[in-house]
This record gives sequence, C-alpha cells and structure tokens, in this order.
Amino acid sequence: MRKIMILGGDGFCGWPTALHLSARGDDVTILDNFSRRDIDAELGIQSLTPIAEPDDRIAAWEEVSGRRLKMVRLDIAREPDRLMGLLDVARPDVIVHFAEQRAAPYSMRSADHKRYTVDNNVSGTHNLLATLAALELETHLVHLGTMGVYGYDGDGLEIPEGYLDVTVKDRDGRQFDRSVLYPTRPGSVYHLTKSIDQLLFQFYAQNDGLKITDLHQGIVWGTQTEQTRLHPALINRFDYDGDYGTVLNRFLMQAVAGHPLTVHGTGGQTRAFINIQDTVHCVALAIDNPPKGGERVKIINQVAEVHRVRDLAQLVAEVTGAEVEFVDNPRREAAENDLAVSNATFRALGLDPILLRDALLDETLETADKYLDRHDPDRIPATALWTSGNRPGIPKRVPGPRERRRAVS
Ligand code: NAD
Ligand code: USQ
Repeated sequence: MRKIMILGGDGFCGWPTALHLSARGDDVTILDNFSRRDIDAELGIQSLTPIAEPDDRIAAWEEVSGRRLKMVRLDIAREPDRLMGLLDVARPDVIVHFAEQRAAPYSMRSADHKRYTVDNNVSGTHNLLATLAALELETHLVHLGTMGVYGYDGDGLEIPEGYLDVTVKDRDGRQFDRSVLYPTRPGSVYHLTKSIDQLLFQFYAQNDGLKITDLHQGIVWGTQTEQTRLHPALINRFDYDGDYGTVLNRFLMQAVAGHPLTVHGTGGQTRAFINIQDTVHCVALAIDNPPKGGERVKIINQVAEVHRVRDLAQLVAEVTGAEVEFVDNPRREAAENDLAVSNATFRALGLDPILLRDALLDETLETADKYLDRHDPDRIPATALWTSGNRPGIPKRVPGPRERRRAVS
C-alpha cells in the first residue's frame, strides 16, 4: 500500500483520481484550498452536476467503499511552512500535483487574473519542489501538465514525449548532439505557467535528484468514472461555462440545452483529447512506473486521439441534431493547425484508450440532460478575450482573486 497525496484532489481530475487510487488500496490524502469552489462564486457559475460538500464526499466514499480518505484544506502557493510541516510528518511515497488554476480563458480575463494564475501555479509548484528537496524525500512527484505548452500552430510534425534530439553544427563545422526540452510556445497565461513548471522540474531533477513525472495531458472530456458513479455525493464536476467548460463537454451540454454549438472562428483548431476515465488510469500507470532518482524528468504525453473542433461539432450535431454556429473567436490562436502527438509510452504500458466513437458520448449527454435545470444560459458564451485592453463581459458577482485575498489579509 502506497502513501499518496493528491494536491488539488477536490477538482475535476483530482477527485476521481483520488477515488481510483483509494479503491485499489492506496492510502490517500487530499490537499486542496477549495479555490475552484471560490472561483465558481466569483464568476457566478456552478458545475452542471451538483457537487457535494467536501465532508459529504468523504463520508459517501467511506460508506460505499469502506475505505478512509483524508482531506486537508491547504494552499500550496501561500502556506509553504504548513506544507513543509505536513510533508515532513507524512513522508508520502507519491504526490500527484493537480493543484493549479487551469482555465486558459480565466487566466486571460484581466491583469489581476493573469497575476493570480502565475502566482498561484508557479509558487505552488516551486514551494512543493523546494520542500521535497529540503526534506530530502524519496517521493515520486507526478504532475499534470498540458499538451498546450507547445502551442497550436503546428504543421503536423509529431510532438515527441518531452525531448527533442538535435544535432547542432558550430562555426568550424563540428557536430554536437543534444537532447533538449521540446520548445514551448504557450498560447495563454495559464499555458505559460505550465511551461515555467517544466523548467522548475528540470532544475530540481538535475540539482536535487528529485523523481518527477510530468504528464502532458490533452483536453479532458466526460464526467463520471467507475467510482464517481457509486453514490450521488461522489459525482464529478461538469463545467460548461465559457471559462472552465472544455470544448467537447460544452458542445454536448449545449446540444442538450438546445443552444447552437459555439465553434470559435473557423473551428480549424486541432486539439488532443482524453476521457476522464483514462486520465485516472494513466495517472495510476505513471505512479506504477516511476523514473529513477537522478534520471531526467520523465515526460509522457497523456492523450487518446486528436480532432479538429469543427469536426467535433459536426459529430455532436449528427448525434443530437444540434445546430452549429461559427462565432467570433475570443482567443488569439491560429485559425487552422495540424497536430500529431506521440502517446507511445502509455500505449506501451497497456493503455487502450476510450475513443469518441465508444459509447461514452451518450453517457455524457445523459448526465447533461439529467442536470440541465441547473444551467444558466447566460454563462454559456465565452467572454474572456485574449486581446489586451479588452474587458470581460461577465459582471463579477463577488470580488476577483486578488481583492478577495486583500479582504481577508
Ligand atoms: P480543477 O480546477 O477542477 O481542479 C484543480 C484543483 O486544485 C481545485 O480543486 C482547486 O481548488 C485546487 N487548487 C488550485 N490551486 C491550489 C492551491 N494553491 N493550493 C491547493 N489547491 C489548489 O482542474 P482540473 O480540470 O481537475 O485540472 C487538474 C490539473 O490537470 C491542472 O493542473 C490542469 O492544468 C491539468 N489538466 C487539466 C485538463 C482538463 O481538461 N481539465 C487537461 C490537461 C491538463
Ligand atoms: N473552443 C471552441 N468553442 C468553445 C470552446 C472552445 O471552438 O465553445 C475551441 C477553443 O477556441 C480552442 C479549443 O476549442 O481552440 C480548445 O478549447 P478548450 O477550452 O476545450 O481547451 P483549452 O483552453 O486548451 O484548455 C483545456 C483545459 C486546460 C488543459 C488544456 C489541454 O482547460 O486545463 O491544459 O485543455 S490542451 O488543450 O491540450 O492544452
């Protein structure tokens, strides 16, 4: 039985991962500052599915599984001393790090949201690394990174898993072989923080011998997993709003709501996708296959398949009869891109990914239909704009992240 800490374990990917690892017998503790719940209040949105209070989630899991999950409220970006104290006592075998602000549109709303995203994500990751180094722990750190660090203006060259082998010629014609981090080209402040994370990992692996796996995940779709289906209080988040809703879940929800599918621009953006059940499966595979101490950071692409946004809209329209609407693109991104991604490592470890053509589109549609009365149509449009100087269109219901902090300090 491994002792595992899940940072950000109250969120969309972290919660089902915590349940999966607990179900297979690991000793799991969740650390979360519940900022994602606060951001719901800030934006005046809510998950389409009703999310139980943290204590009720824990009680429901104990009831259906007979297993204990621990949950601690802690801000990894702002409480480094508490984090150090906790890790010194717990000395976990594995830490899975999901605890970052993860919406690209939210990270582009205003200067305040940009600063919050950078401060939260970069400080949180660095606090964790500095703590592991100071305590000289053998812990394996598994981080959830993103395919989006590489940007999306590619021409179809297959993106390798983290590193690029290059040969450079100097002035005298001598050749040098190097293996370098694949160049990043982030398209939002959120994606930028994940690019910075990569350098932090590289430094601490090389300087302190930390064991780190960085999972470069594509866009996650779906809601439920084997464990979250077991009790109504275990249900996972379903974000559909213009900031946190990811494209396929948004299209599925929009179809059920009778809203036209909001394709940005030409819909020529090509992206990588993975179902939430496979997110959970891949994290478990990464935990079971750690790098050795002193090895470079193990970077694995966590993706199942690649699709163009307008093709996804077409597919959802065919299944549901929904209309497709091409709306002005609020983001600054290439109108069309090609994308090819290697997922050789997880394939070799036995991943047989769930694909869109499998039955789970129906399950996501059914979930959206069941909770449709909780949706607010005003929260469907994406209003955060990438162009500087533009103000987001959603009135704030409560103060933004900085103002909230100032109010409590
Ligand atoms: P989420 O917002 O639902 O969950 C993140 C959790 O972390 C929340 O519960 C939040 O309260 C917590 N958190 C944030 N900052 C924290 C801090 N400073 N201290 C403690 N807890 C903190 O996001 P998610 O969709 O579950 O994503 C999890 C991770 O996976 C993120 O790092 C994200 O970048 C990555 N990822 C997500 C997707 C996706 O499509 N959802 C795709 C690729 C990568
Ligand atoms: N899009 C639409 N219509 C919509 C919503 C989105 O056309 O209604 C388009 C966007 O313009 C974009 C694409 O769909 O071109 C993907 O948008 P998204 O919101 O689904 O995904 P993204 O902003 O990239 O972010 C999500 C997660 C993030 C994760 C990332 C993985 O929120 O945490 O890192 O997916 S990846 O895209 O591989 O970088």
